[in-house]
Amino acid sequence: MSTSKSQKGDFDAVRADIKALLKQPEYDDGSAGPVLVRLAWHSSGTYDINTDTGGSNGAGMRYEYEGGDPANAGLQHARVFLEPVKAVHPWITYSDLWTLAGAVAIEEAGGPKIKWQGGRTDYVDDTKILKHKIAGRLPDATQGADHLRKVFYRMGFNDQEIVALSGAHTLGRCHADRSGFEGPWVNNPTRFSNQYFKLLSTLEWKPKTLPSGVKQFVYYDEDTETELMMLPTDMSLLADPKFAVWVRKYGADKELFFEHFADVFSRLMELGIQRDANGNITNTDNQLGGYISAPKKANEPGLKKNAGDEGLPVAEADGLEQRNAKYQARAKL
Ligand code: FMI
Repeated sequence: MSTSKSQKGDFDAVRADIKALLKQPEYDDGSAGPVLVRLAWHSSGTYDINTDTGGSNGAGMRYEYEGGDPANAGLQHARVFLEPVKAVHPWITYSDLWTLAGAVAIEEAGGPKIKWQGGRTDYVDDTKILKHKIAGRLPDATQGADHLRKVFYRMGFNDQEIVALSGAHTLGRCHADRSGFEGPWVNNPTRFSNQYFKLLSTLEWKPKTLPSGVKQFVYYDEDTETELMMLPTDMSLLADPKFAVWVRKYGADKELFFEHFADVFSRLMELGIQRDANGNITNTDNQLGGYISAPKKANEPGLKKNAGDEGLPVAEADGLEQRNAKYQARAKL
């Protein structure tokens, strides 16, 4: 991690410091990358094309309403990993930092180059996420193909793109204390590849009920003595004939998967973002507030208890109140 502060807009300096934090020997499989990719996706996947609400502008997960959505359980680890980067480059918005970190993590794991543009702004209060009911918009892994279509079509994606995006499950793992599911999809979960599709389409996956009652699919790999897993939604990609075509194509052709994945992931990061011909973001949040980088949030993952307030949880975005008041006053002018 560099010690010098960068100039506003020097995204290469931020990239370098994100790269430097990816190796985390004590965490999961030794990398912060997978959970950073998930943070980037969950911050963008709230988009609704019909109402043009949600998406990667705002970094709404700093507020309890969105951050506390059960779908986002565990993502505080990703946000905390990025705090030292925010400290060294305080000018960057969280919404840019989170999406850039996802792109860098994919590239550094051996994945394709992801096109990424900056300029997102951070909400200065939670008005928009409350008004547009942003929580509850992410997909549910216990469901099937119909549900995936409903949620991803709402973001504006098609069947091929749903399958390509799901290929990100070649990275990382499930955690019983976050989603309820447990284990990695592949043997080498810190390396980006098309292994997820290969394994999904060639191995014999058996249903397994975890002690908690959660149902997933597993395959015991004798060579590495590792139990691999698939979510019910992953299995639905294979069971649905239209999805299955792409599962097999991507399993057989890594280049094709990389090309399609890079394209769809960079569009995922742009959901809810409008740009002019020069690439400058024109969302009204930005016009009113400029490139607002939110103040630093708590260092501790999750909520902390505050002794003075009857044990009420303190949101990660605590401390924004004064700034919110100023913004509200300016917005009314
Ligand atoms: Fe996935 N995911 N994902 N995922 N995801 C993870 C982990 C995980 C679902 C469910 C799900 C996408 C889509 C979808 C990604 C990347 C992406 C977990 C385990 C679950 C249950 C969470 C945990 O920690 O227990 C679906 C089925 C429902 C939301 C779904 O549609 C997409 C589009 C992407 C990015 C392109 C990654 C990298 C991980 C690993 C996270 C980690 O902490 O290791």
